[in-house]
Amino acid sequence: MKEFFFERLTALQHQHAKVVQRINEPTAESNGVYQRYLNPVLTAQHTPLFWRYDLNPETNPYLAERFGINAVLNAGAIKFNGKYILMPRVEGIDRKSFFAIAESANGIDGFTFWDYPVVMPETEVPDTNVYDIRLVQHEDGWIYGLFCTERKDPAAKPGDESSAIAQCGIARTKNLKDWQRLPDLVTPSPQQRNVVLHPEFVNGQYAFYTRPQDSFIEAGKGGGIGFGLAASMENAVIKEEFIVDRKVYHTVYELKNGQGPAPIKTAHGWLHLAHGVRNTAAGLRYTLYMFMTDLNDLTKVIHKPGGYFLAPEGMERIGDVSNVAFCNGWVADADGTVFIYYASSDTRMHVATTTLNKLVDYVLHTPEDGFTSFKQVETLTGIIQKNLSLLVQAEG
Ligand code: M1P
Repeated sequence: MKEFFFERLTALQHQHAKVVQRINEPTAESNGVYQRYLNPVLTAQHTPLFWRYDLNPETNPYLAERFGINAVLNAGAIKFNGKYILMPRVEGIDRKSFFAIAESANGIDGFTFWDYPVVMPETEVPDTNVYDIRLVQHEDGWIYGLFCTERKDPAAKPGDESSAIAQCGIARTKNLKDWQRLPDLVTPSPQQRNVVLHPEFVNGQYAFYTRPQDSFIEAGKGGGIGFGLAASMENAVIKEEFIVDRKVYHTVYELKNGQGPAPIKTAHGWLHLAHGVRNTAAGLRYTLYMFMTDLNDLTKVIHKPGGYFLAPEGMERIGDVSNVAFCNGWVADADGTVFIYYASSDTRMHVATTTLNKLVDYVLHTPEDGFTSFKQVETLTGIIQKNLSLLVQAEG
């Protein structure tokens, strides 16, 4: 029996090492804005074997999995001590999720989980589930993690075991290991998800991107990416939310939208990556889109390309919640390289690489959404006319 155990253990270790050590290669094609890679950077198979198995042959003679991991998705990201750090939502087969840290030397492969998951302290009202953390190095010196905390709706009728309240949990750390939990964010909205801290003070206050919503799933009459200020993080209260980027009929953000990671500062403005959700006969479709806000007025959108920036492709389209691209983490290196970490279909994590220059070029020069088919044809005609006159000049 022991022979069987150790043979199986060797096979599992071999398979795990193959997944973690797999070199990632760029895909053959690129749209000129960013480069996708062939393999996901983090999956359930990346989680350590010593999380999933009891490795004692006496107590687990069949070497059976004892703690199943369903998915690794929606990771916050940060560069810390020279390493690319991902802090994903690790979802167990029991549906609850927790945070864990994985690091890589180059940001595109070799992501390895730290031995222990993150112990996220609770508030007085325990979270049932925590997920989708945004990591931000704030100019006050702390690294903040803002995440969704989900609890059963206390007003749910007897028998209703699915109504929930989502709010923004807040924690901070200096080393990504020891986390100090702060009270949840208070806003005028009954529910919040996709709340992100702006990295700089604004008028001496902490600035937040919010996503007011009427119910757990539906943004409802609210929605849009909001913005609000709070005087402190120890007791963060936003009294007023301004909508920066609204939902719009017949766009990729018609149903709801949400800020992705914290925006990146450029000479032209703050670069934002967000997700937009539209309805289809096959269910909701989540894609990523970009916009830029004014350096002096964070509530003012100054550039916004039409349509999506990145949509799930190929195998990315399939998973626990299919047809979803979601991003809550990116890293901008000092040399201008940007690593965009996105999850596909609520199942696994990928990377796309680009540069700040390319992203700024994309946001500044991609045509805006005209919101009608007529305007769309007008835009396309303009592009064709310019290109054809260039071709005629080249021929002549
Ligand atoms: O299933 C897709 C996403 O749905 C939610 O995002 P949003 O609040 O914008 O609809 C979240 O549960 C997110 O984790 C998930 O990826």
